[in-house]
Amino acid sequence: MSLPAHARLYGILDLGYVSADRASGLADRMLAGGIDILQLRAKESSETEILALGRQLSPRCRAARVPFILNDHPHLVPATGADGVHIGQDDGPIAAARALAGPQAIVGRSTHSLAQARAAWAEGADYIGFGPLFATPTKPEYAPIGTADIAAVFRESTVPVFCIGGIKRENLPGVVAAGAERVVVVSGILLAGDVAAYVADCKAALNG
Ligand code: TZP
Ligand code: MG
Repeated sequence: MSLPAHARLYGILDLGYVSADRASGLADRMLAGGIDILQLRAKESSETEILALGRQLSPRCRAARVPFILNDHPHLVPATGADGVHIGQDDGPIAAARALAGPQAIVGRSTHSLAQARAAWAEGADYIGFGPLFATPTKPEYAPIGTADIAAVFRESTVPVFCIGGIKRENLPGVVAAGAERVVVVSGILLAGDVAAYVADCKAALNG
């Protein structure tokens, strides 16, 4: 499945917040709320665990016609049935990830500055993450980059841009006002009391 042009809200099932046994249930709530893309991010898990979880999640996403992305592990994309892979600045060339993930796979890249964003789309990334906009416990080692470059990155980019980092339902209107058309929300969604309603509210803020 390719990245739908209408995709605006990207959710990440980060096992730093959610135990593996809750992942499928939470994915179902995110899909029910209308999440547009779903990623599995399991930094501490073994490949065996990621394979098992990926195989649970990919048919759910497929049924909802939502792309399912693995964080890291491009070689596990075919075996999990994922639609693509997300890699960071230190994870090697886009082409190398694509060679492992398969010719149809979506390959996304994290970027932390306008210069890195320009390099990623020039290199052939199918989409980019751009952030962290704000300080976030989900990625504590990264300095926030703020909102000043959002308008420029959305204006210039040749691929979809997803702003990320510290974005919540509460501050989403401000992020949209700064020029963001697409965002990733991680802890806000995963820690919500009503995950489906939270996702639906974020979608409304992005589409409104
Ligand atoms: N990359 C940049 S910030 C971030 C990642 C994975 C974490 C975003 O998480 P949250 O909880 O939405 O701030
Ligand atoms: Mg990585």
